Amino acid sequence: MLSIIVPVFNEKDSLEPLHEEIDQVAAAHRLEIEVILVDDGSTDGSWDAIGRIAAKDPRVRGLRFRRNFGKAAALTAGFDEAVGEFIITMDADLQDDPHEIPRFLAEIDRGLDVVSGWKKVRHDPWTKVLPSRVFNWMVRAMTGVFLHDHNCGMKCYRREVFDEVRIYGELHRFLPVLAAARGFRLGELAVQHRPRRFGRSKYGGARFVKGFLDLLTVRFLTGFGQRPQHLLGTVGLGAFLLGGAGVVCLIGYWAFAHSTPEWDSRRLDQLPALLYSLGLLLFGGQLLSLGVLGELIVAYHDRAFRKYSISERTEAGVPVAPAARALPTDPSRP
Ligand SMILES: Nc1nc2c(ncn2[C@@H]2O[C@H](COP(=O)(O)OP(=O)(O)O)[C@@H](O)[C@H]2O)c(=O)[nH]1
Ligand SMILES: [Mg+2]
Repeated sequence: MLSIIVPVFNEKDSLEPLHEEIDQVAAAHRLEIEVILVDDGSTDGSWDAIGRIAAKDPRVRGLRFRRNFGKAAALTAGFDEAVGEFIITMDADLQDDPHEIPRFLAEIDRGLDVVSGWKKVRHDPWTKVLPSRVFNWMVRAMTGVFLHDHNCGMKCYRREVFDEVRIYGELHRFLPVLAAARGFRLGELAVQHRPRRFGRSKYGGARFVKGFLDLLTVRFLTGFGQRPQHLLGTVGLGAFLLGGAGVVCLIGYWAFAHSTPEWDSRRLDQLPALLYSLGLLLFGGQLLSLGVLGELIVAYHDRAFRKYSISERTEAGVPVAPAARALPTDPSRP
């Protein structure tokens, strides 16, 4: 079974056409699918549209967040909910073409674990395309993961990937990087990209800054995430040793030179060396202890902690609040 996960944030007009297209593709290729629409605090009536779709198609399920938690949280909720062996994520705004779905599955069939879309010909204003180019170049340079288009919303995964790779914040762009760091096999597929028909783009310039900070995080997580002390400790130890050497030199100077006529304990030109040495000692000690704290957090971190909160869901097409649900009877679906 294929699970199609669509994060939705104020896309009410796109949802029904999107569902129709997905339905056609599934019928034409005899795909067994489920569609999970995650409404991330939309204020434009997207949830009503999801309700209408779920009511007429039992393969569609809707989840509604209490407020906007971000795209990564919406995708994570979808991953948690999905039961398919394969998972496709795609944008809700009709810019991703559902007709690409069979091609993604064909790539996965070749033995890949993650297939990332590449909007080779983009239909977006240059103010989006140019920062995106720079961003992709930086990601390639810093992570060594060669994808043309890390930002593409359309990607396909084997479900095993999500047993191990968890995302939060806005790290959804880096799912392939995080998966590759764990040894999953990665591929890329050039896809059709279409201009936006309804609604507005949700992302502006702030995405670039956030994306860069997230890139640093990912670089750290994939490089040192399990061993923060390796990064902090290396710098800390260097500073500590340098500072220590400085203090030893000053002590030696004091011990052997203070009886000579040039030595005057009231002269202040010895002072900067002392300050630098002490500064380095303290800085190095701080970094080392931060590294120890970092290691503690990694060691005791609870990975199961939920990063979102669901207020409603559709059950057999009918929106219900989770509290109103009957207690689960099937032990495999807690
Ligand atoms: N869940 C969720 N989805 C979002 C959010 N912001 C954007 N999206 C979805 O991400 C997809 C791409 O967003 P879009 O604004 O088209 O970005 P662009 O294609 O880069 O201009 C769309 O399906 C949006 O509904 C958000 O805060 N939460
Ligand atoms: Mg878009």
